[in-house]
Amino acid sequence: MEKTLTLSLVMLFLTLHLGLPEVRGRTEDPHADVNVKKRPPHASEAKSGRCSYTFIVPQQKLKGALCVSTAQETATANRSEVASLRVELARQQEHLETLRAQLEREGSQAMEVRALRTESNSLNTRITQLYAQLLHEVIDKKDQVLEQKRVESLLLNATTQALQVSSNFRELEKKYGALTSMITSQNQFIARLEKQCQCRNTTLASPVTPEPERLRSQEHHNISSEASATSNDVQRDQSGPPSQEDKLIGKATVPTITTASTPTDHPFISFPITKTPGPWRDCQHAMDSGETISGIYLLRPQGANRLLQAWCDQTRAQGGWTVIQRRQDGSVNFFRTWEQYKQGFGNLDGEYWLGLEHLYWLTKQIHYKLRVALEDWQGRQVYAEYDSFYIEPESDWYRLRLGEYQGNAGDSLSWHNNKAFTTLDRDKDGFSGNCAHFQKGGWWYHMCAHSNLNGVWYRGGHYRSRYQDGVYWAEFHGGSYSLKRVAMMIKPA
Ligand SMILES: [Ca+2]
Repeated sequence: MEKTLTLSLVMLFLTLHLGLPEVRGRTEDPHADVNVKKRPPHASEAKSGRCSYTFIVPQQKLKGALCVSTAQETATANRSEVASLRVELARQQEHLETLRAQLEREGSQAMEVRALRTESNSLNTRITQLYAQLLHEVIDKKDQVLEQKRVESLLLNATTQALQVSSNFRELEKKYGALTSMITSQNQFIARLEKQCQCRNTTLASPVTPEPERLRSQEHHNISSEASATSNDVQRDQSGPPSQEDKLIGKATVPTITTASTPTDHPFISFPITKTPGPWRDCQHAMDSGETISGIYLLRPQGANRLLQAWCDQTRAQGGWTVIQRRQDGSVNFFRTWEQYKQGFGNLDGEYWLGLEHLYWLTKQIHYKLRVALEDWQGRQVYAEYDSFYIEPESDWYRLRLGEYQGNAGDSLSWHNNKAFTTLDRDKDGFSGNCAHFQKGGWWYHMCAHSNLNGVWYRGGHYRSRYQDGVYWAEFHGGSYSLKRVAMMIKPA
């Protein structure tokens, strides 16, 4: 548009300067609607032969009509006007350019604003989401705090209980310590009395010789009776009155002592005292040598530099059985220390334990089998036999090695196979505590026992006790039935 306008002005200028007689009022641009009107000439103009034109141009942005005077002054004025117009045009163009640049700037700014607005919207959405999330988390946290408080309270309760249990445990431990020390002092007292008894017997009897004549019976001194009674009180079943049988008890010695005991007439095993040569390797050896009467025999296991005495059962199951343990009346306390289980204790003609060390040397000689004879309170007798039996040395805690079972009592010992021996003062069992404390006797405890022939001898069979501590064989009447008579014996297989 501006170009067209410029062109028109230039043409006008040229026309004026070149003195063209006429300018046709049409331009190339149809939009440039320029009307040129011919004015009738003046009389003076007609005289001088000159003509004048008035151009009327459409109103442009530039205000005012463009008048062209044919006069020289007018032409000069027009030129200056054109010049000013040009300046104005340039200014307008410049302004236009500025505006355009501004527009462009503003356009980009508008774009930026739009982008920012979009971003702001998305940020708002995100903030809303985050706020919702925060709210949720706050609620969760409140729940967690409540849960934590609950757990803390539980923990506090548990801690209080644990403290209480711990305090109870300490008290029990103290009581246990006191009881243990009492038992130890009692055992020491018993040992002292036994020693006094030995001295007394030695002075009363003729000098001891290693000959079999030592096996003759001797009357026991009051001290011996007293010692026995003391030891028996610890474990004797108090559930019933003492029988006549019990009153006869209390006149025996530990098996390794060279003095023999007065036999008592007993229905389970007859007690004749033998006067035999010896010592024998074991009861089978004595049997083979013609000693067919059951009684106390002097033995010396091969390879062992020690003499010992044992009860030989020469009648049961073809005879030749060396009795290593016997219970029959509760006259002997079996709740003993390691050393006592090692050396043996009790009365050879009554209840006794041969001693682990003797057992080790005996079973080391040749291949032995074990027979366990059991009798209940109704007089029913059963047995369990193991075709192989020996124990390891003390360095391996007299570990039990047992063969195959056969018999009619049921197998309640195989579970204890390969287990170390445990006593009150030496815990070698697989249980976290000491089985001997609960079962009140030494045994090859597992965790703890299917059989415990060294437990407490309870009268009458079924017994009431806090622990399963009777003389029991689980396969025969269960663990809460204390058997009347039991005996363990060995013989070469
Ligand atoms: Ca243990």
